[in-house]
Amino acid sequence: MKPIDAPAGGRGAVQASLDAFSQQGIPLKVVRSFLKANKPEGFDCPGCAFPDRPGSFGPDSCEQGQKAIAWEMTPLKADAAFFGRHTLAELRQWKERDIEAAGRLTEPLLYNPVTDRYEPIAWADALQLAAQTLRGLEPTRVSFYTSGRASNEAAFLWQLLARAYGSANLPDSSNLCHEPSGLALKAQIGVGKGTAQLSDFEQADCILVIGQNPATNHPRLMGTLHAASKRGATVLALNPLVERGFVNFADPKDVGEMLTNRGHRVAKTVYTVKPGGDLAALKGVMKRWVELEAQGRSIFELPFIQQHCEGFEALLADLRGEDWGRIERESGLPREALHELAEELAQSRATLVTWCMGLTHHEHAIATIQMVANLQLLRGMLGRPGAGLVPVRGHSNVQGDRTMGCTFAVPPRWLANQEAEFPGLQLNHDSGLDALGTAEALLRGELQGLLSLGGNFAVAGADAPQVLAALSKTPFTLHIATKPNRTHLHPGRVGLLLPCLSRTDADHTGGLEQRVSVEDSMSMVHASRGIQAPLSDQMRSEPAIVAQLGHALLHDGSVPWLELIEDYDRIREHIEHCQRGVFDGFEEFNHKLLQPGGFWLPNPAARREWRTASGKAQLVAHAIPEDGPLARARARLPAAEQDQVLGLMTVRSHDQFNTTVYGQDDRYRNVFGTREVVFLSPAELRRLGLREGERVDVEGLPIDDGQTRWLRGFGVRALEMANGCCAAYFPEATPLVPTGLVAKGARTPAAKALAVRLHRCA
Ligand SMILES: Nc1nc2c(c(=O)[nH]1)N[C@H]1C(S)=C(S)[C@@H](COP(=O)(O)OP(=O)(O)OC[C@H]3O[C@@H](n4cnc5c(=O)[nH]c(N)nc54)[C@H](O)[C@@H]3O)O[C@H]1N2
Ligand SMILES: Nc1nc2c(c(=O)[nH]1)N[C@H]1C(S)=C(S)[C@@H](COP(=O)(O)OP(=O)(O)OC[C@H]3O[C@@H](n4cnc5c(=O)[nH]c(N)nc54)[C@H](O)[C@@H]3O)O[C@H]1N2
Ligand SMILES: [Mo]
Repeated sequence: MKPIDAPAGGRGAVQASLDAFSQQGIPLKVVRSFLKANKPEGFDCPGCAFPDRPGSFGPDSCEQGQKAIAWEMTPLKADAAFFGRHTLAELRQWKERDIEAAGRLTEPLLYNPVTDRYEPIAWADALQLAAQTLRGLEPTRVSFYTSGRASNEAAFLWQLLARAYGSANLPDSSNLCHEPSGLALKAQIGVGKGTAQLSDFEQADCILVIGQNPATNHPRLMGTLHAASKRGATVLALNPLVERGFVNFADPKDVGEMLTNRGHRVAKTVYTVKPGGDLAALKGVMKRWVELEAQGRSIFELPFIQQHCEGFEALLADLRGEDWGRIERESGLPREALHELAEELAQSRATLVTWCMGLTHHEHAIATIQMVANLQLLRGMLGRPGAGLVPVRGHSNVQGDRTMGCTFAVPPRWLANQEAEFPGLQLNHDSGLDALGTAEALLRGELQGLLSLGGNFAVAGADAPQVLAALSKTPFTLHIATKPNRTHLHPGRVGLLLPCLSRTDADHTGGLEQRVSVEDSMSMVHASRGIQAPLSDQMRSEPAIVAQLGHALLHDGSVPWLELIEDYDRIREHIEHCQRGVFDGFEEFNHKLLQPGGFWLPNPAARREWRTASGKAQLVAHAIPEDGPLARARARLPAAEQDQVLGLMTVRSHDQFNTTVYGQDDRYRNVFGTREVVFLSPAELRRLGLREGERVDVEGLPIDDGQTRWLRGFGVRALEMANGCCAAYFPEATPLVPTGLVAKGARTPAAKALAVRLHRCA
């Protein structure tokens, strides 16, 4: 076992990268992939969406990226022989990790209900069967899911296919992820994307990291924070968990730290807010500013506010009227801590705020994120070097998939442009189903088909066990995927599983060496070109599969599907034309894609241009919610039992990418060989009379729907964290997430706002 206090990053990270490859039996590929990942002539890392450093010398990849790459580059095959050996009933008993570890999908497969197996089918037959089946369904009852790894080119074709077929149901992984961020920012500053660039991290005085665990989920951001703190910037974290990376992180690129294996304290302070308590905490900070202003300090950037903002007076009045008792109670932070945070932020001349799922997976996510933007607007921290709003995206192209229109509601102009681009084309212009809407339609037995471009739809969403069962009763499922997963093990009455190339695979569709493009979390669009020879000549690229399906299904002749994939430059030309008046920056798309590092999609808010209804940025007041899920769950219990209720957040371990589980360890939280654990603070353990290592059943308390949900036999672990809450891993704890508990207005499952009780196992 590794030493318990080793820094996050450091030698451990290098060792883990090497292990990831040797586990797949491919040591020789390490060097090549390490040098090509996130490089202009190489491929975009299939991991997270944090931006690359195009001019940087040496590797620009991290331990987690290397794990994702090794996982894709495996020589193992989940081929017809594999599926011949196992029925789906048998595979459904396997753990998440073992299903995917079977290897890469290498040939098209069709489910045979008689043998309960996936069996080989020729490509031409698979495409014909898909087209014929789709023709027999009602398009408005078919959903086309996108997971955020699809390239821009694949995504563009995918949404074109769906809407041309007649379906506006385009759920995507963003619905489960940063949906609240996009909606909150769009309403407030006119654009639903972050406003800062990577260079801003070099100029910031203060970086506040909220609801995010970058050492695990965005290690390159962690490296950036480490560098910022070493040059003297103040890094602060707002998080119920004292994540190891904040307090002890060694950068694998820092020679001194590697030699000594000693880390550096990156975050000056971790404020251990209660889950869901950020809105109250941020209000506390701003209320303190109002108090300091009254004492004669000038903290608010009044000229900026006067010129650019609306709602200042109403926000001030709301902050003045707010009660410190409520702020402390609901944030879980003492007033002194919030005063201190307010002072840190008041002294900074350039502040960046980053956030991730700790904010979005809550009922009041939109209101909370709007508090983050208020915080920045009050001090004029938008459109200033070293300052801005940074929602850190998850999947490597989740932002690009949205830019390409893979979502259930798009601007009318985007649709009109496509119809003008392809004369004769008719698209469905409605708003369709999102991820939750698709799951609900499945549960009601109303969905007729689910097609997915990557992802693990059912396992990533709420009420996974019920949604999986419902999928099995659906007329049609079609998944385009690299590896098998649990969603695939619940095929519809017609169930196709189609193998695609991944980011790291060389793509020679049409005899050309093709490249695709992606957009990172900071709106940089750049090229990606795979390097490895595909494991099988039966694997096809995502754009090819989607275009061939379009060709088989749609006969109006408006879209020359097969011509488009002969050279992806053609797809990009259409994207360029269709983006006119929608997203700026795609002019001369193909040309700009050749630039090392790609190009930036300009963000109007970053130049203080507010595309809101009034043309001004909006300061918005929100009340602190006191009727949250915990309070509602408590209210259903007898008074004597109410103090047993804990808030549970589902989080990622250091050894997974979403539902893809690489291994059973989480070395930053000292967990080895298991994922079925519940974390509590030492004080909370004592209060509940539990001992570390004991097994408990986790009772997911009914919040609104009267249903109790259970996890059985989880091990209890102590961790430095806020009291009154606990944490468990996603996806193991996902059966606790109810379909009815969502971020208001965004419908993202509130996967970090669960109410539970722990019961010692007999
Ligand atoms: N290696 C790796 N990289 C990844 C992923 C992966 O699974 N593995 N997933 C990718 C994806 S799609 C995404 S969206 C991101 C996810 O990246 P993160 O958002 O960092 O992922 P989570 O593990 O869900 O962590 C949420 C963090 O929020 C904290 N938190 C929970 N509730 C609250 C709260 O109410 N308030 C505050 N302030 N904090 C809270 C938790 O303690 C935890 O530190 O990472 C991306 N990158
Ligand atoms: N309880 C709980 N639930 C959550 C979360 C949470 O924190 N807690 N987080 C949510 C978040 S932030 C997100 S983004 C979602 C993620 O939801 P999804 O995006 O649906 O899930 P992933 O686990 O990323 O999908 C993994 C699968 O994608 C396929 N795949 C991998 N690479 C490729 C590729 O290049 N092409 C294709 N076609 N397929 C590929 C493989 O088959 C693999 O099994 O989960 C959400 N669900
Ligand atoms: Mo995500």
